[in-house]
Amino acid sequence: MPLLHSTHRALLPSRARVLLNLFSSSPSSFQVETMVKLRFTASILLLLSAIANVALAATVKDGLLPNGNFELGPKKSELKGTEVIGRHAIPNWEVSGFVEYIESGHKQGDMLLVVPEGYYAVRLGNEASIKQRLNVTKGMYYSITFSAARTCAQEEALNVSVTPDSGVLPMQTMYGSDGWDWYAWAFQAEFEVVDVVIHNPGVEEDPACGPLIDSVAIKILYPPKMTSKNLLKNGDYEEGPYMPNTTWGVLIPPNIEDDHSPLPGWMVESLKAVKYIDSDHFSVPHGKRAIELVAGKESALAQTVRTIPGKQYTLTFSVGDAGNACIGSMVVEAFAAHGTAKIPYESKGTGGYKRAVLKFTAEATRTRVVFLSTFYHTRTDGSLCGPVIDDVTLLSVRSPLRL
Ligand SMILES: [Ca+2]
Ligand SMILES: [Ca+2]
Repeated sequence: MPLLHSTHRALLPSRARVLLNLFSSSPSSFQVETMVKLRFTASILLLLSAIANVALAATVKDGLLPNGNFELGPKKSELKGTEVIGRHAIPNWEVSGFVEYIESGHKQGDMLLVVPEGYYAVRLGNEASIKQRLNVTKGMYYSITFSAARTCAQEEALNVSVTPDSGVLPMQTMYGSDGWDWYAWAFQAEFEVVDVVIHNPGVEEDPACGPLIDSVAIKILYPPKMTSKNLLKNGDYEEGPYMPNTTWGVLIPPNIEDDHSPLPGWMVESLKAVKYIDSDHFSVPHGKRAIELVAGKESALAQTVRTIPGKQYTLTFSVGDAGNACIGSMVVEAFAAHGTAKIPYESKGTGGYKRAVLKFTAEATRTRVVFLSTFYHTRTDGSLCGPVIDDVTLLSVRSPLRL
């Protein structure tokens, strides 16, 4: 059904306008009658298309967006080579600018383009964007997850927006080994109907240079609260973005400029991302989700908590490895107030963890808790990896509810 709606919306009103234009010079009475009929038909079609527009914005469910994997493509007549002709040519999506519909195995020079999910993906050229309208719940938090790959050597960035929020996801660093990385971003819905837009702001010499996009998914985020058992929110990292069925996890990019984190409670600081991993594909110390610190000192995971100056606190956490063949001598550094802890961990790359503690005295009414990896680590295939942290608990030392 969405395919039909989209086609109607894209083609019929404009086709009716073209027909009307045929009669635009010195019309006979027959032609005037036809024009009136056509105009009537055109308005009915516009009305239908308005209804179709509403129907298109289906209420979102956790998981892939409608045609979020781009497996439904344009008709042959709506493609010029790989270039998508017509704003509504890709079912459920609206495109603008130089957007290409790429089939897996497509050759570009001597490079073979591979698609991470299914057989098709889109490529956003300079200033190109894809957009999908969604029915959401005003006030709720959502995360958007998608996969992206660079296709040229130039630095690339992607702009993700849901009015009035927007964020730039830098893509200079390739984290995985096959070129594809999954990224997460988050927004708070300020309207009942929103447009999710992924835009390539780049201006490259070659208009075909631009990132490939696939597997666009959404998930409602329930902002966790501080509890009597933990002064940190989401200390176990169980609340986070949609996790695709991939062995690569999802990158949580630095979100210095954004208000909303796809990893509720936590901020990724510095320049690079941390990776969100799940127990279906990785070794996770506790629960189903954890964080792999994949970018050494270039990325830090932080949370600010309310504290009482002069009071002593205990930060307890797990340090381990994801069981993903990331081997080496690792160190996780934890900071809070003037307290620091360096936790060494020997990773055989087969999974495992140990518990660690940082005791500190609060100096202010707010204390920033920060984790980072001292070293960079890579797997033999070249992908970035590192130590895992999970199950982080912060308690004041004299708390009666201390476990
Ligand atoms: Ca696909
Ligand atoms: Ca966990």
